Amino acid sequence: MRRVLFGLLCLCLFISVLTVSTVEASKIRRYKWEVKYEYKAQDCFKKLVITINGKTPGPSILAQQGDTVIVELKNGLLTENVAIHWHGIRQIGTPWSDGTEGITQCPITPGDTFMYKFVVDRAGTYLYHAHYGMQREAGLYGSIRVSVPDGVTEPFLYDYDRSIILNDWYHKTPFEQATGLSSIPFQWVGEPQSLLIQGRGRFNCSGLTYPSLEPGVCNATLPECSPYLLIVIPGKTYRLRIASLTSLSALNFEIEGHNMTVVEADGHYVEPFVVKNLNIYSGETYSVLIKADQDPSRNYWAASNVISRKPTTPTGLAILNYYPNHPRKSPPTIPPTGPVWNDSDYRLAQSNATKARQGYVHTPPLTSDRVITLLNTQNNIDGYRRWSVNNVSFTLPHTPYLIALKENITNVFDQTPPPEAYNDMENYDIYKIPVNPNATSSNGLYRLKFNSTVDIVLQNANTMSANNSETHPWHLHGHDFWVLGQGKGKFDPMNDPKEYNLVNPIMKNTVAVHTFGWTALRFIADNPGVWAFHCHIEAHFYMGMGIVLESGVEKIGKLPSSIMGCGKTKEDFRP
Ligand SMILES: *[C@@H]1O[C@H](CO)[C@@H](O)[C@H](O)[C@H]1NC(C)=O
Ligand SMILES: *[C@@H]1O[C@H](CO)[C@@H](O)[C@H](O)[C@H]1NC(C)=O
Ligand SMILES: *[C@@H]1O[C@H](CO)[C@@H](O)[C@H](O)[C@H]1NC(C)=O
Ligand SMILES: *[C@@H]1O[C@H](CO)[C@@H](O)[C@H](O)[C@H]1NC(C)=O
Ligand SMILES: *[C@@H]1O[C@H](CO)[C@@H](O)[C@H](O)[C@H]1NC(C)=O
Ligand SMILES: *[C@@H]1O[C@H](CO)[C@@H](O)[C@H](O)[C@H]1NC(C)=O
Ligand SMILES: *[C@@H]1O[C@H](CO)[C@@H](O)[C@H](O)[C@H]1NC(C)=O
Ligand SMILES: *[C@@H]1O[C@H](CO)[C@@H](O)[C@H](O)[C@H]1NC(C)=O
Ligand SMILES: *[C@@H]1O[C@H](CO)[C@@H](O)[C@H](O)[C@H]1NC(C)=O
Ligand SMILES: *[C@@H]1O[C@H](CO)[C@@H](O)[C@H](O)[C@H]1NC(C)=O
Ligand SMILES: [Cu+2]
Repeated sequence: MRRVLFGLLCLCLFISVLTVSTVEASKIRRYKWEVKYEYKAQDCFKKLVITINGKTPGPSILAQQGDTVIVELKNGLLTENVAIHWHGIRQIGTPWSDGTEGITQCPITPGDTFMYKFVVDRAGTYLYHAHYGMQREAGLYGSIRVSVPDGVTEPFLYDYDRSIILNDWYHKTPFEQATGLSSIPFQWVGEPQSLLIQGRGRFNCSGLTYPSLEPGVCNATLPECSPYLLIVIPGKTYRLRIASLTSLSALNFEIEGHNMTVVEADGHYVEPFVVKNLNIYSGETYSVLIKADQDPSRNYWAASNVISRKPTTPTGLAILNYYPNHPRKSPPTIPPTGPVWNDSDYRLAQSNATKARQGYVHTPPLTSDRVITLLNTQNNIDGYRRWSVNNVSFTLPHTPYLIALKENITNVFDQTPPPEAYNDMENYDIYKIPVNPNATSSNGLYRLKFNSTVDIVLQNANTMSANNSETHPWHLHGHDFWVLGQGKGKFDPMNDPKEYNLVNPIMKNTVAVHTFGWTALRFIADNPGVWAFHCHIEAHFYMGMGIVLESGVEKIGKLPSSIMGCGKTKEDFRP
């Protein structure tokens, strides 16, 4: 019965889409996607990848500010669930379309079709990707490009617009990786095998041993792993929308001989600054302008290199092809190897240089109502290796929070709110291995007063290895935040807030917390829903590095029944 109704509803919607689109073509963008496993060789090595309509990266969503995007997603994975998150889209009024399995919806089961529907309310560069288990790294991702409304001009000029997603690439499946991470003894995922630029990379097949040597497994001459071509016309200016969806790696991107002017970050205009090398962390997007003003008789390398972790993965390469040179003509130079991997001062300086563009500044509230300090640590729980914030390692509940809270389903997650700060903050030594690395796990959530201003201070510390700290890119769902400050060492709650940038801080949805450093951010909890805030490193979130924030759920209308059907929502929900 429900299926019939759903079918009718679809039909009506479909008809209304047709009607609307003939009148006003720019209002509804409708996509029909099928998610499937296929054998592909993104880096010349054949493995199982998840495609959308046969492609990875999947189809790009192109829309205009104010449009409604409808994605009808069919799960064709046969034996595996799926959910897709629309990264950077705040989902104002549609918190159930955020695509976070366990938080805003039940997983989409094999054979089912789920409809995501949301408004893209701000121009800019965004992403989409799987948000179920560690599925993102199997290739289920793509870009969202939202253009400015008619009659609005952007504060910079360019001739052409290109989207490039950077990624790292593993030959093991998400299942193999997840199993290793949740086993005793612990098995880390290791460094990636390749770096991809717009879905293409190059693994060195000649280093392989049996059984990967079998004919057809690794083939360096396959067209699908030839480098991505960025074709440019001499004299023209290009807007490159560069995004990172790495599972693990922090990256540095550069184009030989060409400076880049940074003009946008996570959908906000940046006060322009020029870089030769762009540092980019998983979940971030940047627009840079480049001018094809170099010797047009040759091609140039575009390169991505691992930073922040000692690199063992070869440089990812694409070709900047000056028209009409032969696209396959290799540049006559050695590919760039990027900056020194462990120069954290340089990375901090670039993060700190990113400010809101004059004329486009949204001023933050000068004070906040609540400060939550989150210490990132590596831990053990019952012998399992985990990551925690404030000694609490996050686990997803079986019944999504949004449904539990709206439908009054009790006892499906931990009712104790997680800590506002870590124990003994004054004396904690962030440069030492934790004295007692044991933590606890919980799926409790932070409840924020609706419309209140919240500060979050993220603090990095030493891991369980001597003299080691990692970079963690934290991503907030449902909101943008102001980046008020970033620094080295331990955050000083007395003095560091005095240095906050309250004049022109950039707003973002993802920000890096640098090694042995801190990052302070502020946001207004004005979007009713239940929202994840987590490290965007796939393995880290899987290992518990995240929290969940609720605010204003009482303001949310009736939830669509399509998000239900798992955990307690199965028996308790009656439409
Ligand atoms: C590929 O691996 C082989 C064998 O390990 C090595 O001799 C060769 O130099 C490598 N090629 C590249 C381009 O790194
Ligand atoms: C490698 O790929 C090329 C190009 O598609 C093809 O001609 C060749 O037969 C392949 N080699 C093997 C061993 O599969
Ligand atoms: C890139 O910028 C640097 C520093 O501003 C400058 O010295 C250099 O000449 C520029 N290179 C090109 C190719 O414009
Ligand atoms: C960076 O790493 C190299 C080894 O790869 C080491 O020699 C050097 O001292 C490190 N520099 C810093 C600033 O930690
Ligand atoms: C940590 O927990 C384990 C049990 O999982 C226990 O054996 C060990 O003694 C604890 N370590 C400390 C320092 O308390
Ligand atoms: C859940 O509880 C609230 C407060 O008691 C009530 O207003 C609301 O109607 C209940 N919702 C459902 C679906 O029962
Ligand atoms: C975490 O909990 C353990 C006890 O289980 C405690 O010894 C340790 O100090 C705590 N660490 C932090 C950062 O709160
Ligand atoms: C949110 O707070 C702002 C500033 O305090 C206020 O102007 C606004 O009316 C509030 N909005 C709601 C929906 O409460
Ligand atoms: C860690 O760094 C400290 C000082 O920075 C040094 O004394 C110590 O030897 C280092 N330990 C290791 C294992 O490298
Ligand atoms: C960040 O930039 C501001 C100037 O915009 C400067 O005052 C501050 O010292 C910088 N902080 C760091 C950590 O580089
Ligand atoms: Cu992390």
